[in-house]
Amino acid sequence: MSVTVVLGSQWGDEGKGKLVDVLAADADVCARCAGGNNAGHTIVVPVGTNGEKKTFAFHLLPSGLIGSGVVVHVPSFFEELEALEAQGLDCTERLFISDRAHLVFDFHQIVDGLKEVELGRGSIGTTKKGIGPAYSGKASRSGLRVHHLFDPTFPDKFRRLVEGRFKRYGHFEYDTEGEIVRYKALADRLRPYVIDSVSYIHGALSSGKKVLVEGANALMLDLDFGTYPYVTSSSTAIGGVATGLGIPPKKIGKAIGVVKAYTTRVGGGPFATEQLNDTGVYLQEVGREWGVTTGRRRRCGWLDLVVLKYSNLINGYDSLNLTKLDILDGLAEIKVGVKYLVDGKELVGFPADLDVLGKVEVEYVTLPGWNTPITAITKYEDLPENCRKYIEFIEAYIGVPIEWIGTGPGRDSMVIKT
Ligand code: 2SA
Ligand code: GDP
Ligand code: MG
Repeated sequence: MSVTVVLGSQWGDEGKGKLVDVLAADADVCARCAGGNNAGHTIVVPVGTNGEKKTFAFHLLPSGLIGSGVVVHVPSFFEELEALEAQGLDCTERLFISDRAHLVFDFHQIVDGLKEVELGRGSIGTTKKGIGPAYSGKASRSGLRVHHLFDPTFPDKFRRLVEGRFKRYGHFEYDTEGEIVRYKALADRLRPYVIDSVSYIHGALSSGKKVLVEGANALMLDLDFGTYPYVTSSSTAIGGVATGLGIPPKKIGKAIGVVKAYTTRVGGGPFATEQLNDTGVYLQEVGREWGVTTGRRRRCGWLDLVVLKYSNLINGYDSLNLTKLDILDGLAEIKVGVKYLVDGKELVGFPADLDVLGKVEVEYVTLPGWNTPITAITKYEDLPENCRKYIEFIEAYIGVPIEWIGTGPGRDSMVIKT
């Protein structure tokens, strides 16, 4: 089957971008199905032969196809494109946007900020990229899509939308007429990228092309199955592939879960294995855990296999990519969360109710560390024994093979386990 899907299995930033970069060499079409420029991926690529490396930061890009389920902030799209072009990456004629994708405007971003202020101490900790307000507009059937940019009624529809936000949030500073003028020019620039993505992707599939779908964010941030309301506003689980690209589920041949060897989360919300201690600081510093989009520090903790098991139930991974294992190199002991207990009783499944989640006591298994740098190792058998034991413990617990092991940020730091 010709569709391969890469999905985040935890709270995001597992290193999906790196795996997609590795797999893209063998794909004809790379597609994104959900989210917007809230996502962030860092890719480190060797250049030349003297060990020099180049780092690229992506937000909405690098997919070949931005699918219907994605929300697009057009000015950011061009900014990102220009930044990549300045780094020598030419995306001309290989980047397309679905005409059905919804638009994110600056007023959505302003409203995102206002909503967070309204929530006060209970704020979600969003990226303030307007993601929630844009998806709300889509669900309430008042949103504007990419094809509307080319419609003569766009200015009226846009004015009506902004008026609605003024009614709800009071009058905030916003140059509605200036935006209409700006979007007329942006529409002309965008036109060459806009396609009917359904025809495009099905044309590719029927001619035997390989499609690689790059998940954004992760299962625990999914609107339905994540730690609601501390989630993003899109379907980041496997269902989002079908709804965001118009691909029947039976066309998905392989689902790969990307799992960080420990856990991180950005923004508010429950995090049972969080370590607000020296271990947390170690993971944050050694793992360089800060956001690609907003620069925020990521909260850190031990690997949570209860989360991973739940994530696998929903996404049905065929194999896993364990990433950032090298970050654990310097630890004498490594803990792994294996059970959630409430009042001494094990919970079945992952709780929907955040009050229950708040009461959870995590049962850990402690495994010995390996105290050896692993980044230069290229063969599975050459990894230290305790390192292999850590990998095999996760595999056995989840019942899914670990196919790739990330041992460093570079494209070449990836051990394949056969
Ligand atoms: P939003 O902006 O409405 O999607 O935020 C809702 C929640 O989803 C979380 N979220 C993320 N978590 C991790 N990484 C994300 N992307 C960037 C990155 C984050 C950054 O890759 O580094 O740069 O800060 C991302 N995007 C959304 C968010 O923290 C909220 O909890
Ligand atoms: P994504 O959102 O899932 O694509 O992940 P991000 O790019 O936001 O965050 C992952 C970070 O970890 C990036 O800075 C990557 O360069 C880095 N990274 C990915 N895999 C590895 C790995 O195996 N080891 C190390 N040390 N860094 C990695
Ligand atoms: Mg990221």
